[in-house]
Amino acid sequence: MKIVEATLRKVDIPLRDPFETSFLRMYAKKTTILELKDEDGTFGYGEFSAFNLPFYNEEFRDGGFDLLSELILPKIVGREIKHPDDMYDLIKSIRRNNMAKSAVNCALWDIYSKQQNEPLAKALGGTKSKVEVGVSIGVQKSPEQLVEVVRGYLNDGYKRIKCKIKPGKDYDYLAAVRAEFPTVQLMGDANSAYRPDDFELLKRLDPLNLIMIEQPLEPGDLLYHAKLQKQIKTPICLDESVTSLEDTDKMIELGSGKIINIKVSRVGGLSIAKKIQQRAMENGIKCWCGGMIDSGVARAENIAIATLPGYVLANDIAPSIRYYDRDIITPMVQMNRAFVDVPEEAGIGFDIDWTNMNEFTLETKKITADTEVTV
Ligand code: OSB
Ligand code: MG
Repeated sequence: MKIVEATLRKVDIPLRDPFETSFLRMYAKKTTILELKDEDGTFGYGEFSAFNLPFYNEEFRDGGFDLLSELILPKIVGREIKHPDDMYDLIKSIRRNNMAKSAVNCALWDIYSKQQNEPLAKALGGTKSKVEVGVSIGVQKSPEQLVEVVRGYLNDGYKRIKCKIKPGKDYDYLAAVRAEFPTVQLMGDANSAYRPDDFELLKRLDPLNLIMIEQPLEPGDLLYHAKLQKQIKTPICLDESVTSLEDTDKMIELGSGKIINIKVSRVGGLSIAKKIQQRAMENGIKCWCGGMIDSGVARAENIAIATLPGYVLANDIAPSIRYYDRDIITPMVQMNRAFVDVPEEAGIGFDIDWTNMNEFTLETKKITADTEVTV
């Protein structure tokens, strides 16, 4: 592949309902879409999934947009890249910023698989024709309200229910759902809202038979996650804490959890997600694919990676309509019982809906081989 042009678009996609995590309430997915064009005219798409503010991790939209346009993309455009895995060498001087790197890696995989005339899932080594999905539910006003929201999603066909929790909105909320739905696959996601002082509180969740608790402690705290896992029976799933293959190895060695929510963006792209699920599988760690309230572009890439054999649990890849009335891909992602079908077309397998994309775009920037690296 030789990329001749890159286009970045800041895109605000309105959410049907606000989504509340332990750190913020969101009304729109304020995202960034990257388009790469190869010298043969093939287009590939990737998404820079960071939010507009650095709450989930250190990345945020304006920072990543500048980093991509001023530093990363000028090092990619105009270079011969044989395989998407090879791009990391070209930008190895840039620390972390995995979500920015992931946008480039995903767009390269899209082009690469289109050139091989294969669905992205197949190019990645995937083996499934459909992937299981669950729903992630934001913090609600009361336990009773959460129970009604859960009932609605169960009626829609979801089988795995994830509820956002935070101190003060945890045990009562999950216990109310468990009392109403005794056998549903239920889990809580804390987005790092607890501290080692809160162990007693987290131990109280054990009798609720949660399938896992996601990221209870701070991202860097693999040590206390290991201590906590020894004291609770609920499996710990790491999200924010695992940003690389090296983190995966440390988690395994320390015993910091039993499950990984692999977000393609958080780990720096499909190439790295693929390695992490392999390493996890070899070590008895179960994986599933997480989401960032992604637009259809990242959602399509999530569907593809979740076809790999290490992804053995329901994924946060709900259909487009769970989030948006209008997505920027066509067709929108659809649910088929508790699954999403894997497209059979080459590449990500969806087309851009240019009407919606153009309407939702706030700003566009093009990078060509003549664009100078200014820093
Ligand atoms: O931790 O998984 C998370 C949404 C925003 C920020 C962090 C997270 C989430 C989700 C939503 O849980 C997952 C989805 O895209 O459905
Ligand atoms: Mg999470």
